[in-house]
Amino acid sequence: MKPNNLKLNLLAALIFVAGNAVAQNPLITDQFSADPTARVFDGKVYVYPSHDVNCNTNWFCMKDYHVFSSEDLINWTDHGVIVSQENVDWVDETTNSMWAPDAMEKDGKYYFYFPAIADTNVGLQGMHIGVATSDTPYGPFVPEEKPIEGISGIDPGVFKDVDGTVYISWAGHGTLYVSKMKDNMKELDGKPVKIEGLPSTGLKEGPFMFERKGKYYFTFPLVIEKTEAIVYAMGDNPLGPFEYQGVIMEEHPTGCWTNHHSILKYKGQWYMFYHHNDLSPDFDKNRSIRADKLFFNEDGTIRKVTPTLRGVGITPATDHIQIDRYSMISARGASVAFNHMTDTFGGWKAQLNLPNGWV
Ligand code: FUB
Repeated sequence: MKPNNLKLNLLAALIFVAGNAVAQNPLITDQFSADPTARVFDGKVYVYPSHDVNCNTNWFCMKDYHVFSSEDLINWTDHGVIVSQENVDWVDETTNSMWAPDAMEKDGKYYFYFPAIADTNVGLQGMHIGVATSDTPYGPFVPEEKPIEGISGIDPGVFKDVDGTVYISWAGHGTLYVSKMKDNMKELDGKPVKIEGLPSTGLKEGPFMFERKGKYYFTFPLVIEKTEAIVYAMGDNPLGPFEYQGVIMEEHPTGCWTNHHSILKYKGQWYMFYHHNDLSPDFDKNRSIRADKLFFNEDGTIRKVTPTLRGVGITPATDHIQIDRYSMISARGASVAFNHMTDTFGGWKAQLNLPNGWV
């Protein structure tokens, strides 16, 4: 076969396979999803994202939460809606403000933490953080009648230390706070502490803490230049102070303004979950969750995570794959496009449009 015919056949094969494919990044392709907190419960990964919808406004529109689980990080089960703004007494259900959540297990119960705008009828104003309880990681979750007292802010990040003590951190008007939680997981145990040792400039939100080899990692989105990078600090105590270390993931080059992440170890490998507006390239308030591997240096510092379309997990060789979710692509001659420009949920195709393009 002549080289040119070979290339044409390969192009046809690429487009055909892409049409039957399973995506890897983003992880969820039948709805928008953002702000992923991933946890390992009962040997499975559960991801608690927020849920963007398009309400034809130019701002976030977030009415409820789903939870997704997976054992291989490729096939995800959607367990459906676990908490919705209509079912929480203290939330103003006209505000569509169910922002970044988190979840934690303690003594066999599961606690789901979520921010939302309070109904002024309950005597509160602005964003507060509520909690809902369940016997399983996937619900049904029963929300408390009132938000957690002492917190005014967004983006709960819950951390269970090796000794079982639970801490909650959050963002309040651009400042990051942390507090111990009582054993009931519904009340603060003491006054919130402002996290010390972080950069003094740049908007900060989305705190997420974890422990590794006796060190505490305090990670968060920070606006350094134009949009949010994911950065971190390290310390010896969950209440701080921390020492700033630098960037884990650079700002999205596409201009997606937010990023929001979580970090976990599963089956011996560390991962970072984060988001990008893959399914909505023209509107960055409709985001989609992704995962990529994360590695540490010998001294415990974190290597930068490179966002990929390839994502994580090992796809069986017999599965259809979406081959635009590549590991590498040539700088010229190959590109990726939606299968249908009018339906961004319809998957992608890889296009070889110049000689010597490759994926
Ligand atoms: O998803 C709404 C907000 O955008 C989150 O609460 C922030 O962390 C940012 O991702």
